[in-house]
Amino acid sequence: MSYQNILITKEGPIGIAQLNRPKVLNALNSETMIELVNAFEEFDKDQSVNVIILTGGQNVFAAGADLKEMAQATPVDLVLGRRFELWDRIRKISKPIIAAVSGYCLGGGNELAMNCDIIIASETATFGQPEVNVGIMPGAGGTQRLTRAVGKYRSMEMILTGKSISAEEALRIGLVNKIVPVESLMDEAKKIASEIASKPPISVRAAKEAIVRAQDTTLEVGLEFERRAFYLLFATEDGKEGMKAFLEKRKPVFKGK
Ligand code: DAK
Repeated sequence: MSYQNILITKEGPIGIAQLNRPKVLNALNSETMIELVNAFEEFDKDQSVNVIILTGGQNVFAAGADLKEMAQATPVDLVLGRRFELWDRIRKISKPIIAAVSGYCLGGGNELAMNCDIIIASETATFGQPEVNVGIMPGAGGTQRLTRAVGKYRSMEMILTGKSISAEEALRIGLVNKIVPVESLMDEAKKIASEIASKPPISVRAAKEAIVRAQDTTLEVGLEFERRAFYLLFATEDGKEGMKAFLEKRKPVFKGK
């Protein structure tokens, strides 16, 4: 598939998608979102890919939804445009997605990063939900995911003032996993991706699914879901191999089966 607004590369088991509209700070127009979701789904189907990295490059992650496109939109356009479905499709990607964030990560950009599973920030990254500044509010999960990530009070402050926070502050409140120098951002993301990619993919997939569930269900339902996923792993060859290798004091050889 060919893409106009994103760059796609593959490095071994890592699929990398880079937002590529630098002139408009990677503003997320519909075309970009469609391409991104298609690329994610391609990676999800590709058996040679185990982990996905999403980045915008060193200068900017994304400055939000494309305001040029949104300025004229009516509620009917939003309903008929089915843009929310694209975001739901990202939620259904079964492989882990690591966001490598540098520069502005605002509005829909921050919502996109929060749709990922791990967020690595560069020292220059700034995070914010500035939608109130332009007379709207977060609409792609910001009020829900930010609140789950950092709690009610910090979420209220960020969303109601529209002010951005530094990478340092984002780390302190639990919005990102770690901060690295700009020039090491992709290396660090790839290091974590490679580590995850070396694990049995069915375990990783099941664990991701269970953690995502933890965010949107009750403890009881989540525990039940975890238990069933856990049972399933006892039917995998990798599950048997992993435990056997431990007992035989050798390195496991996982086959993804
Ligand atoms: N949309 C379109 N163009 C943008 C943009 C954006 N969000 N952000 C920046 N640009 C463009 C600028 O217009 C400018 O283009 P030219 O004028 O050169 O043609 C170029 O990028 C460079 O921007 P600046 O000249 O403004 O650069 P500065 O360094 O001075 O300022 C800034 C950087 C990030 C502080 C500033 O650009 C800024 O405030 N940008 C807007 C940030 C913002 O308000 N973002 C939130 C947008 S609302 C939905 C899903 C998601 C959403 C909604 C619905 N559905 C599923 C339906 C999300 C909504 C949002 O994100």
